[in-house]
Amino acid sequence: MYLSRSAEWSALVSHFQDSVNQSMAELFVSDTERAERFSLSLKGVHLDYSKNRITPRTMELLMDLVRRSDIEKKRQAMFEGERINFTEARAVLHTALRRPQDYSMTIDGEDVPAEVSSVLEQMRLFCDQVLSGQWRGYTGERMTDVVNIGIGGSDLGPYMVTEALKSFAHGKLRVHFVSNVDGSHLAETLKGIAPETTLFVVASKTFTTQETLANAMSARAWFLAGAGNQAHVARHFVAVSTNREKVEEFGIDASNMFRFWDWVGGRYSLWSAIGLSIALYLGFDRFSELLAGAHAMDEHFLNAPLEQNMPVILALLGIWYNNFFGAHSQAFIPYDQYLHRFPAFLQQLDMESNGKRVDRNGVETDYATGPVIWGEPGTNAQHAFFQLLHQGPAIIPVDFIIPLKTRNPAGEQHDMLVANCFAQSEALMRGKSEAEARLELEAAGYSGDDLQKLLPHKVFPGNRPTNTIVLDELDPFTLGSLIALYEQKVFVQGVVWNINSFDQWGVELGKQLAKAILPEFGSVTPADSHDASTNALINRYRKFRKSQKPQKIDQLSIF
Ligand code: G6Q
Repeated sequence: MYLSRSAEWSALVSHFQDSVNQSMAELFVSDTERAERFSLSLKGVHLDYSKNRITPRTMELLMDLVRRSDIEKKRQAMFEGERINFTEARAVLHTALRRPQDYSMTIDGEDVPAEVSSVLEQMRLFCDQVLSGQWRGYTGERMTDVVNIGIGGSDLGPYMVTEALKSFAHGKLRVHFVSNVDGSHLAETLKGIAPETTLFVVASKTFTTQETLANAMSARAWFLAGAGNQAHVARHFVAVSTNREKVEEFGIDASNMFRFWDWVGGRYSLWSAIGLSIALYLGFDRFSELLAGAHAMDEHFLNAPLEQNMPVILALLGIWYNNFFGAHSQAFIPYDQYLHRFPAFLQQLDMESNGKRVDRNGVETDYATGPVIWGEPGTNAQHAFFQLLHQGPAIIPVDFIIPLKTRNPAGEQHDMLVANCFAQSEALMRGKSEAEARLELEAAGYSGDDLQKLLPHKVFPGNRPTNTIVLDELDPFTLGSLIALYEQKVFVQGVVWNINSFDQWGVELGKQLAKAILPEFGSVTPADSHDASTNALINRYRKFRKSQKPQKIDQLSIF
């Protein structure tokens, strides 16, 4: 039965119609157990989902919906290595990367736990060598800087994690991330570092990605301009990839390659050797704690009853707003400056996984498959776009994330941060009624027409849903759990929506299109094979290029 015509879906449509005007503030008054009823804790991660437009009945109906999708069987299939990414005939086993290697599983004749543990060991040894100073650059100096060159899944995860856990770094290495094919990204990064003390980690699952190879080639040219000798490349360039042939073709020795496997999706790969820059920056033990935190969440996801299962609950709440309230976007607001890249990471995780309009049977869906994800850290966000959350016409559900403990006590500042976070979720829920706004205006001396004119602008509708995720502390373990929580949430939503969350044909299209236009810039004949707009844009750039004097390589800004 097609999802939106199922009895479970219809029951939710009716329930939505019956309860759409229900006020959360009143539900809190009528049910004194509400906060406790709709809260859940797991090893340093506490989820309060009581400020949602739900009752116990809503949750029952949402649970019926997830059960109809056979979630338990599909969850098992993922963890057991079935090829659930059927458009690419691949297993989806990022969970194996963080699972203690005391089980057996083979994929394509490969022993999964043995493979994982051998690469982890290779990473551990390499980190030890670099950090102990055993691994040195071509002048005999220790490494001081690591530059990760990668994009998308080979960048967003490691970059987000190294930023989030900056205060845990051992301080022996700086880490930098270069992703954009815009040469300015590399040029600005190279300005502050020296070839003799820099280690480049070229991170690319396929090792065919245009941006990454272009940046890696420019980085190698910059390096050779300093080092002078091709033989020195081996001490300064390592690769993380599934594609040994391409790595060797690029000129990186296979002994300097950290492998992973096609059953690790790009946006799920920070747990693999793609996390090498994390391990180098924090030390391998911290990286292991990150994996352990994610594994703890995986175990919870696998074993907790659906009614007390954090990823399942978050997934269903998302579906409730996206499909029944018609909420087209969702904001993620970490009240922690270290998590400033977390919303960007979630954007890829969620939108690349579930941004699909065709279900597993190839049929176009008549329901939404996920909102637009966005966000910025609080309190900055409050001074920027919170206006829209409080008084805009649309409902935009928010996930707040806040650690109880700060890494940087400074007077009352952490108390202020926490107070702001809690106050925002309270205000979004309560709003300000017309009567309250009137009283405030009267107290400020307004009356008559003046008061009447201002009144509608001072009213806040409230009843706006939020989740609050309270971390004991933002440390490697809880960060691992938090990331896995959202990964599994996205998985559950994909299962309910009956889509393949693990392919990304839209990304592949972008890769092909850019490759098609590039050669036309140097062509002698004007472009005419595209639409008129694209032809004109190409020809405008061709003309500009012709007007420029060709630059010699040593005149480029990165040298
Ligand atoms: C992630 C996507 C995409 C990918 C990048 C980089 O799930 O597939 O973001 O990670 O396009 O790809 P490579 O790692 O192959 O360079």
